[in-house]
Amino acid sequence: MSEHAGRRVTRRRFIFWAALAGLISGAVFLAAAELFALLFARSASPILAVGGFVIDIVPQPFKEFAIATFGEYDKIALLVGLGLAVVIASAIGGILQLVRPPLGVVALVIAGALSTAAIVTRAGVTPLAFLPPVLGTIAGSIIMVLLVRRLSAWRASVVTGTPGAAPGADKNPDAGAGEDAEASGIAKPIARRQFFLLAGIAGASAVIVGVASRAVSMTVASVANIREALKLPSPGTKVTVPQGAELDIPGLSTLFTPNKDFYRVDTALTVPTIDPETWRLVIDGMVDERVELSFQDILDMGVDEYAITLTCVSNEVGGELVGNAMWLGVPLRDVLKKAGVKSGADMVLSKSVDGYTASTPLSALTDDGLDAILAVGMNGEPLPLEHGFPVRMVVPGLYGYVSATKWLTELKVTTFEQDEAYWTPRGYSAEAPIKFSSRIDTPKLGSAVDAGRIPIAGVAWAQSVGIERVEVKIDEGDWTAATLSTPINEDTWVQWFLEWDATPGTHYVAVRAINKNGDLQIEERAPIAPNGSSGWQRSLVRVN
Ligand SMILES: Nc1nc2c(c(=O)[nH]1)N[C@H]1C(S)=C(S)[C@@H](COP(=O)(O)O)O[C@H]1N2
Ligand SMILES: [Mo]
Repeated sequence: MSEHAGRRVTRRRFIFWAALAGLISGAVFLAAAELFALLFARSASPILAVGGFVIDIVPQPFKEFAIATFGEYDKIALLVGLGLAVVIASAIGGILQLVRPPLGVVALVIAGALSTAAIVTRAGVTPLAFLPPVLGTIAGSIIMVLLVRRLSAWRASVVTGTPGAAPGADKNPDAGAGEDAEASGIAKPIARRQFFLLAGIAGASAVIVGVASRAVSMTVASVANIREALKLPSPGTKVTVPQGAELDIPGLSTLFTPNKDFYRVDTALTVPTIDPETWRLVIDGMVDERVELSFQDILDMGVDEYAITLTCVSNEVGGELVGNAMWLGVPLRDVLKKAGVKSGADMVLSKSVDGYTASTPLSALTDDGLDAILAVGMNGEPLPLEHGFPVRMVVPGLYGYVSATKWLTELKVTTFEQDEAYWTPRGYSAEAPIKFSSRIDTPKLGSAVDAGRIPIAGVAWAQSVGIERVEVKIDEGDWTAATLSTPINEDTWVQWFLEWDATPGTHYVAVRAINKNGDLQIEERAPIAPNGSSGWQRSLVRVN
């Protein structure tokens, strides 16, 4: 082989590897974008957004041609076409980066900017939708720079025998021609290995992460559609919301917390997606008979409405981790009856599909006077995916972490001695009744208001007991009884308000509640661990 021919072969081979480097960078770009789309903004998949964009801009005759040619496969044909375009473009990008750096990265950034534009201009995007394509572009660019740098080092070592030799070195006329001439050096194998190592890791990760992220996104979308189409039966008995249950005061929490505003607390990194068709609830442990129930079995029991206020143990005094909802569900005591609870049991360990567990005292679930339920609906719709779709527990009077298991899959009847729930070895009590409390919603903490007659208003809750009285104290004045809204029941919060003649200056407003047992809300401050915060809220208000 002539020196010239050898050099040409070598060059052609490096062009090929540069194209591969480009392909891998493109794959990393798409995979990273898919992963971040899954985490931050489901609708922000670059390929799908660009596909949608193409559909939108393609002229009608071309669309008709596509439908005539590909029939019902026109969308697939479009995606395949797009995929081919991505393959060709990223191969060219890799080659550009090798022969005219940094043109490859420039091309990739342009492609990233275009797909970002396609994403953020689509209807119904979330504010974070720009993140996936931008982060994808960054990841793809980094991989392209690193891969092509290693490739250059390898090429340089082939020509000069030194890894990472100066770019001009391959023009050295004394250098060997082609790879064979340098087979004795060790620089070349190292440079080559480094290139293939990174190419292998990046390529394989891109494929795994990309395919897995897209697959999860698609299941989420399909379960979201199933939920959307689901029609829950109407309740057998409805909750009557009495006249005067809801006060009309600006800044005061609404009586029912809309689902989109309802606080969310869980350990799930991604929201579990469960098809109600395949969902099963297993009741086992200390029972007469292990029972398995389908979603339809639950509905067939006949669902009723329950108004219950949920509270998180992590709610600080004055905090937002509390919300009220109208649940649709069935009593847990009836569900447990189907399996038959054996004597000696004192706890039910509820399990979620994601492995989360909660320990609830058996009596809280079986007492006739308590409405502990399996919920399938929340505020007039199926449970939102984040709130436990298709079935969760709701138990009045107990903090969520010991009772309100979402994405429920098993009820194990057991004892506190035998079993331990998720939070128990993590610094929280095995049993945790809600410490009843009261909160000031308006005026907002640290806010400024105009002098004059204004309402001080908020909410107070003492689930399963009920609120008897709420008292407000301004500066060093006396505790004054606030006016309460008409309670729906003992399991929901009540609203309260007090008219106040606000005078200019700074004032302290404090609140405390008394429950229907006549107990005064705990004054002493306690942190959230191990069993919930306590203390009276006292906030500073500036009056102008
Ligand atoms: N599967 C599962 N269920 C869970 C949790 C969890 O981490 N995983 N957190 C619990 C806690 S601590 C609370 S306060 C409530 C919150 O319910 P929400 O997110 O619907 O408001 O869910 C409970 N159920
Ligand atoms: Mo919680």
